[in-house]
Amino acid sequence: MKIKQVDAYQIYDSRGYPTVEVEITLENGIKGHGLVPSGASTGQFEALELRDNDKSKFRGKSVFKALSHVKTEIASLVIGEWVFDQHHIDRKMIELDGTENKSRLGANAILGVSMAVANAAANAKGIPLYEYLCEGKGNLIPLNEIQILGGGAHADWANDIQDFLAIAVGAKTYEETLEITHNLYHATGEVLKAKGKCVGIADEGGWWPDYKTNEEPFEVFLEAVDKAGYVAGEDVAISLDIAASDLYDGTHYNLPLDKMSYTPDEFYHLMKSWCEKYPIISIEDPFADTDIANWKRFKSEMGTKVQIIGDDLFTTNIKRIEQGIEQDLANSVLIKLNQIGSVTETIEAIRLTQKAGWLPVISARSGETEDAFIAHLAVATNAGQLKVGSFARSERMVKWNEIIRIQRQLGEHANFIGAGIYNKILD
Ligand code: 2PG
Ligand code: MG
Repeated sequence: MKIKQVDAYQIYDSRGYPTVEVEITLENGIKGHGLVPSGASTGQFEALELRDNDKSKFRGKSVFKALSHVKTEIASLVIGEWVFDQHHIDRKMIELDGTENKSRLGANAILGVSMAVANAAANAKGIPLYEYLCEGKGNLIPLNEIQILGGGAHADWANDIQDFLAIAVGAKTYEETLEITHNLYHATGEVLKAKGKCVGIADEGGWWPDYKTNEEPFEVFLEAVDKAGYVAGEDVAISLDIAASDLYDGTHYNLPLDKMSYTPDEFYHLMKSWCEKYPIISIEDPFADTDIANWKRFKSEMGTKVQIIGDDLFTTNIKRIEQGIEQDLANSVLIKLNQIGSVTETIEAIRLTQKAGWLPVISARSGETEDAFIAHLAVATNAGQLKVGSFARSERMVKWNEIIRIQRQLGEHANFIGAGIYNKILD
């Protein structure tokens, strides 16, 4: 069960941008693959995605340098290693890179290998990935957070708020969450079309609307919930990703759609008023990753009423999560494999979050592949929540569908507690 070969080649993500795929082959011929996703609204503290930045190749987006690092330095490091030594292999790659943010070899190079090693190991044991990761202790079917309306960097700033998501808080089963989301997603499309406000679909499959104000999406969402035959707040609640680092210029939060510029204090009150006015169960990055005072204040005033998720604030980085726990900045952490760049560190970040009594939300990126690794990761770690973008496009559906398969495989051991997960943090 030793690693015999490491290969890497360029594939293309859901935006058609080049990305890394790694293929690991074991001595017995068994293989494992690692397909690396890519963000658009990336946080400044993320591990570095190495791109060639050569305008003559794929408009600067090719990843040939990262591929070459996999095939040379990383391959000679990991060939001969025992495939089940994930921790050891990841640590060796981190050491070989030698930088804080994996900028020498590229987080996309290291993560591709790390994911391929995990997949090869599961294949070698002949068990599904969720069962291999975390020694088969995972059985919690995640509650899904599904994007209905896109915005921000994912829809060319059609509106200033990046993600308008639905959480089927009333669902008793995973299937029911999908049914509610299906009905709501299509009802929203009909509401938008009837108003002449639908432009198309955004990067993650949510509707790409044409709005005049940032409160319009709330009205559309609530109208669609009604049209779909549900009660807002009971059957389905709103979840927002403000991605506020993209709105903050160092002194003000700018919402061009509303022709408004807010001081941090004013923006604090806007975020709070939205949470009080609308049935919002979860809010991600309500403030910029540098606006620590607002995070602290929001947690102390709103921390038992809404899930407060740090994405750009923490970037799945253990040190940043530790600091956030110490300073009590949030009650939830968005977990993205490629923000930190290895499977081992990602699982450590999840464990640290859970140990603090906070909730991890396993998340895809806006640039995704046809891979379902994160569905397995969510179940393996009993994270309880999964955010994958919308209920359309196969790079999204592959993750939602994989949970259906995992649940079937788990059979009577599968556990779905739905919105019960929030009992850990909310009143
Ligand atoms: C986010 C993600 C997914 P991106 O901000 O949470 O919505 O977007 O991958 O572009 O960072
Ligand atoms: Mg985010």
